[in-house]
Amino acid sequence: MGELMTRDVVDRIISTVKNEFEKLPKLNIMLLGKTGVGKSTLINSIFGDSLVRTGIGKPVTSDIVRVEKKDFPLALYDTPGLELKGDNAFVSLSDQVINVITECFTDDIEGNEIHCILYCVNTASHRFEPSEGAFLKRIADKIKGYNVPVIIVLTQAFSRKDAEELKRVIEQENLPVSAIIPVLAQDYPISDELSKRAYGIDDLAEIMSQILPEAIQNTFIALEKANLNLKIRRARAIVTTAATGAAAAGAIPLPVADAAVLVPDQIAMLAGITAAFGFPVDKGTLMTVISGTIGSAGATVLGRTVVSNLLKLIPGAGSAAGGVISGATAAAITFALGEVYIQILIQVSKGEMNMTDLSTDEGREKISKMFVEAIKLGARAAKKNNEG
Ligand SMILES: Nc1nc2c(ncn2[C@@H]2O[C@H](COP(=O)(O)OP(=O)(O)OP(=O)(O)O)[C@@H](O)[C@H]2O)c(=O)[nH]1
Ligand SMILES: [Mg+2]
Repeated sequence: MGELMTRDVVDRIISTVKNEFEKLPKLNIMLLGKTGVGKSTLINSIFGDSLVRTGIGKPVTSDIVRVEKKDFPLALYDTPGLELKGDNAFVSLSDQVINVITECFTDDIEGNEIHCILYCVNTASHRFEPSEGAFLKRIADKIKGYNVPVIIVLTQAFSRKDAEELKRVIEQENLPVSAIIPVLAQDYPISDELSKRAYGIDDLAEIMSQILPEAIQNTFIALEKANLNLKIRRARAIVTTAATGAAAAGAIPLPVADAAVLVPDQIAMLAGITAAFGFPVDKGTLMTVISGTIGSAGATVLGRTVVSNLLKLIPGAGSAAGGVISGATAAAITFALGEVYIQILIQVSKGEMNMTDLSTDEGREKISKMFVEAIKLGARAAKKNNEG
């Protein structure tokens, strides 16, 4: 029976996550820079390697191609194979960029707007030409009204020293850009045994998440694969909101021993966290993770842990009379549920925990301990909220 109920919860979470994904507005990014600087490599390392390889490109202007993939809320305006030699090439490209951006802001089709421009410069070239600065200034001047942030990405920055130097040179030009970020998107082999480890993609993702409009941040956080902290932060914000809501909603039924008693707000919370982690909405995997978190087969870890520890962990929880618990207790339990789920997703994302670990006795024991700790934390937070 418990098994079935867990499955029912998983089904509800999956359909909620699917809905969330379908609701996500499309993120539109423009990618500029000379051929071979590493634009495709950069995008692959931010969003996973499938987009550039499997996406379908449609020419928008002579040099700009829009790449999209089915059921993936990202449109990439790419400029592949551009030699960009001399001033004329830059003027021609800037005209195209200005046209495309102006059109997407004025065509009345909602969600077409370009959200940010990544301008890539190869660090190893040691050069930032005057025509590149003029190009960025011209674009910025013509699209001022649309507030499209520009980030200069110093690609293939195997030498941090070179990157810092190039960054200083570009900074002196006082360009209208939000940031200049050195990145090595992929490990760079130095010899047979040695390679320079990739770096900087997480910083780039952090900056992007800060400059993107609020409405598009959930999309970016769900899609990006470069910075786990962004996902964790978003997921914790979802948990805080849900716990506050649970406290405000007041009494909820005591989760006696079954996942089936998860209230809709808790299901929505788990779905929101799943979406932030961009977890593959693969039923088998999700089933394992969720049953690992809330338990299965009629004896949920959450239920048992809560019941056996409630009085010890949450002073005043003795008022759980008549199968109903107080708002503060509900908040602590909701907090613990979300926090443990986040911790499991973190460990799975980092490869520190795998699917089989979740269903062993040892795994269950570990999760049970995580719940105890999380409930204590949640109770403390709820108490603080009450006092403050
Ligand atoms: N090791 C390493 N190689 C890189 C990196 N970035 C780019 N490369 C290599 O540089 C070459 C060109 O990279 P791409 O990402 O295809 O460059 P692009 O800007 O998309 O080129 P076009 O699409 O032709 O305009 C490839 O062989 C990449 O493997 C990096 O961060 N590390
Ligand atoms: Mg490319």
